[in-house]
Amino acid sequence: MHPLGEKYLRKIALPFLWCPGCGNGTILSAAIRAIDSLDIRENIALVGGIGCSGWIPVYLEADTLHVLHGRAIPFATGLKMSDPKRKVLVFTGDGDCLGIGGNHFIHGARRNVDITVIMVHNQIYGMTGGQVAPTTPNAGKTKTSPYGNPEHPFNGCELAKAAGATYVARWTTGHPRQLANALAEAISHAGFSYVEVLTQCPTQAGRVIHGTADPAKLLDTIKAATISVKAAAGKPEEEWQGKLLLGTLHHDPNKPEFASLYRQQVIGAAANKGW
Ligand SMILES: Cc1ncc(C[n+]2csc(CCOP(=O)(O)OP(=O)(O)O)c2C)c(N)n1
Ligand code: SF4
Ligand SMILES: [Mg+2]
Repeated sequence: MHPLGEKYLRKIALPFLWCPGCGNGTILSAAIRAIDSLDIRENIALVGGIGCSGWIPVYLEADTLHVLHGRAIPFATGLKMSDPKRKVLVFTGDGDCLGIGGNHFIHGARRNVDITVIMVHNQIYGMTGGQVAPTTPNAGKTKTSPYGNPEHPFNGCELAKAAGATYVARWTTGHPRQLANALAEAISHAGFSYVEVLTQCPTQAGRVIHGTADPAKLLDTIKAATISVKAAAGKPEEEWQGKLLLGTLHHDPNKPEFASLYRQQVIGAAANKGW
């Protein structure tokens, strides 16, 4: 086993429940690299939602919560409020975060609570058998949109930024080093950070939307639908319209953070009362 796997994997939970070729292992590995580079293992708490992606923290030997579908952000918020020195990381799927948990997502971002949300964008509800998700492309065929998805997908990064998130980045599982660096940056940022990861789900999204379960082909498809912010900056917008931007898309270090602001209020109120 790789030394980082030896150091960080929760051996008792192995083997992974994921299908062969699933991107969740790459995301776990990037998270481990980020945590190791910051040397914060003793100071983290991991929160997983429900879905294949919600299992990522189960495999990492650290303080972990595996919580109700769509409720990872409120659990993480409560944790941060009660233990503000912790670095709190949320692993959530596109259904978990933007579907059932959409309301919690926008309010977490609005409050600018200091948590890092890692949103696993696999275009589908993987764990439950391939239902349409809020990120399924328009016209994409799924088990619940057999004639093509009549809806339009959310752009999670635009939504996060508009709702008030202060660090927003997007990468793919085809960019493991950039992803690990973005996760380290997001964890170091004091505020609501959102890292979206475009990833392959060979078993559901692959077979039903893209007609292939080959992870390499799926990664090529994902990459072809993206462009880096740097590359886009040098081109007229018509040339890259419709593609998803990769890189750091937003960073505002100045907006006050919720947990520390709230704590200051409590201390101020207590002092006023002479407590
Ligand atoms: C309240 C509630 N509703 C529905 C479910 C069933 N359910 C479990 S996982 C899931 C979808 C997960 O999709 P996503 O969040 O995209 O995660 P993925 O499996 O794709 O990583 C659903 C609907 C549930 N567990 N709890
Ligand atoms: S169903 Fe998709 S997301 Fe879930 S483990 Fe299998 S490949 Fe991964
Ligand atoms: Mg999903």
